[in-house]
Amino acid sequence: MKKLFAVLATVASLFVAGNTFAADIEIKDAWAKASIGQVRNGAAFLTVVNHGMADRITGVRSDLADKTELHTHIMENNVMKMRQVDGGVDVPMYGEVLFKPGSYHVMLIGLKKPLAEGEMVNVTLEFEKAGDVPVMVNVLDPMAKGMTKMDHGTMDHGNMDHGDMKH
Ligand SMILES: [Cu+2]
Repeated sequence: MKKLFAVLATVASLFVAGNTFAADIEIKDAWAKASIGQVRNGAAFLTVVNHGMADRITGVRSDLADKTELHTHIMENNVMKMRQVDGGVDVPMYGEVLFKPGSYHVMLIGLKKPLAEGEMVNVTLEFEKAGDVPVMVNVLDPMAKGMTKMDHGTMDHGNMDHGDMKH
């Protein structure tokens, strides 16, 4: 009986300790581009919906690649460049943050194996308040998302050489 009490107390404390916050964060439409050929980098996109108080995404991790980073695109001398996000991504109270091509994205650098169309992969977003939020990511053919030729020609991560980029 004592043991049962201990278990119940642990369960109760887990709820109080922060699991309730995670319920405020909803992740929608998570998808990643299927790998093309021998390309070793990938990118994942998603929508973060916050049903509660302001929070911040402080990091991301996965077992999919050597490095998993939060990235964004910036304009520098009229050239679109991507780089690692500095200081996290703010998620406003009752707000949404879009991770999409040409903007915020989860960067997978050095994929351990190619992302195959139709498979589901996992990444974990790390929130300041909500803690770890696991995300199921659908791997899709990029064309299925209606990406334009321009996205492919100039901004497709697969074709970008990360080695040249300053972080
Ligand atoms: Cu990137």
